[in-house]
Amino acid sequence: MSTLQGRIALITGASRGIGQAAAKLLAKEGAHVILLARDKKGLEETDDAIRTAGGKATLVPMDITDANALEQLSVVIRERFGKLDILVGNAGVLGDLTPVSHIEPLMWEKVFAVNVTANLNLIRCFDDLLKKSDAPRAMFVTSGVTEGDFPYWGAYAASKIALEKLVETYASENDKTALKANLIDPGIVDTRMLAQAFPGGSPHKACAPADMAQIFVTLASPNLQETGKRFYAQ
Ligand code: NJP
Repeated sequence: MSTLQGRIALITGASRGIGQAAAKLLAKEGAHVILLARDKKGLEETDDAIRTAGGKATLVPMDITDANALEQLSVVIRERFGKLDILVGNAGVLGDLTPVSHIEPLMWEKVFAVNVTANLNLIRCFDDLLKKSDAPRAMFVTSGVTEGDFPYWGAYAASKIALEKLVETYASENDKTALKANLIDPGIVDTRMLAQAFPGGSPHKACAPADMAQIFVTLASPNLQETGKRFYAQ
């Protein structure tokens, strides 16, 4: 039997890249996947691939920085499913790569809105629905840039460090509950974000999203024991 049969999963940033690959794999394992992103066409592509493979998906075209819309989504998921088993906070933006002294406040705010505040709102809006699951699993995608000093990556790196502390704290607050919350460091992956970071081509070897997505299934498993940890997808 598929390992995630009957599980309900919400995946942000599911219109392409890593989120799309994660959604396909979670659906293949039997989860009903709720796909969130702004690009309707991208969501439909993810949905087509999932349905062709015999899986089930619900599409949510939404800007994740819209806190009211997220709140409404939690109401709809409660009415329709009564619980949430798996929360994948994957949506992210790079912002501009620029010296810290040149960071534009508006760009900084946008990066933090998507990479940090939206994930806080996900936790805020879905914590009680996760607690309705017998084995709630939350996972958030961070970055290798938090483990070193990378000139010009200040806004993005600071946002991912903030996300990491938020998730580690959430995990520690739940160490006596069934909820497990973990971080995924994806490594270097061939996506639109990588192309944006390296317009002339990445100097690093990148893997395809499908080749690193198994970690999402591992961290969604009802058998998972670990919480508050960083997992390397590659
Ligand atoms: O990037 P990309 P990745 N509301 O640009 C969505 C991290 N990471 O797959 O709204 C809702 O292909 C966007 O959807 P759309 C990275 O930081 C990557 O590489 O339709 N959704 C799309 O589905 C991020 O956390 C690498 O435009 C919003 C998705 O986010 C995660 O991996 C290395 C949104 C971005 O897809 C996935 O990134 C690393 C919004 N306002 C960490 N804004 C790597 N690729 O090498 C964006 O260390 N999205």
